[in-house]
Amino acid sequence: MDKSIIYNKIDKASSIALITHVNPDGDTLGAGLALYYFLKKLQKKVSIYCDATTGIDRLDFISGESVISNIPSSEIFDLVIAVDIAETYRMGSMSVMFDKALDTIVIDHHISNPCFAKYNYIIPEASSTCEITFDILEYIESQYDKDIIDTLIASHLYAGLLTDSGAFYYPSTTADTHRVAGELHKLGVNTNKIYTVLFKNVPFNKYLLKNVVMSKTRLYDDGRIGMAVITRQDFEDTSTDMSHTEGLINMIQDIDTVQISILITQAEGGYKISFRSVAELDVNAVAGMFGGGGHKNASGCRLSGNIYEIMDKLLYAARTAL
Ligand SMILES: [Mn+2]
Repeated sequence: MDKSIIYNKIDKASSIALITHVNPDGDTLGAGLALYYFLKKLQKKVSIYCDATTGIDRLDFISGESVISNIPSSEIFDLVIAVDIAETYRMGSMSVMFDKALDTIVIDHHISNPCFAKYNYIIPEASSTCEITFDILEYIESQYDKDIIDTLIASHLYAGLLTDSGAFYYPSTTADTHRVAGELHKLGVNTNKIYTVLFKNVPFNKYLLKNVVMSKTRLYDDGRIGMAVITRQDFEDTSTDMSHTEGLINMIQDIDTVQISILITQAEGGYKISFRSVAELDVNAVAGMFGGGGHKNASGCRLSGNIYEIMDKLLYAARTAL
């Protein structure tokens, strides 16, 4: 699909809603907020939503304000744009707005995306939805023939780029990722500040949770698979919640012998499973065996049932990818 369709749809729409995903990360929030401020500058009636009670404010330090609503609107929007959303369930309760909208667009980089919107702009090679969103906004800007992308918009995109590329570390990082980062830098982004807030400001209780994960990590298959479980009790003991689990799986993946890591987190109604792998192994396929998905080297799924049976199943599935 061509970028011009997104421009045309935005140009014609008078009311637009942006939907970010549940368990929001820097990429979905960065892309959503960049679009939000961009559309505001185009004088559009725009609102942004996220079905979450925690983590919704993680990029608020950039603008100094909270503009994301966690209550769906009953309005019928001309256009709803879902960002960084690979499956409809990732919209949570916000899907009601998506289902009723006159037009829908999804902007995403998940290879597993089934193209659930009317218009699907999906670039699986992109490091992040923010990388894609920059190119879209630049195109729209060129159509209006004026400068729209300012430091505020650029900073949100940079935050998402940094989050999903693991600060330019993950194999998904390409020359395009660095090109976009360079363009955003030129727009005045305080790159040091964004890195510091996103990667360095670790609350002490997250360190306590990290400690739990490290001590509970077990290695299998000559250390090629690493796996740990975070239980509700672990959250209670460390005064943490789901929002503190981001990035924890990397500690397992960072172990020198580990090629595939699995982090199982007890969540409402079951378990949230995350997978990571070294560049050449595919864990998108592993997550796919359980109805999940994501990227080649970072994916996830949900399972419910007996934890020991779940661990056995996951181990068996991971072995098929080795
Ligand atoms: Mn993403």
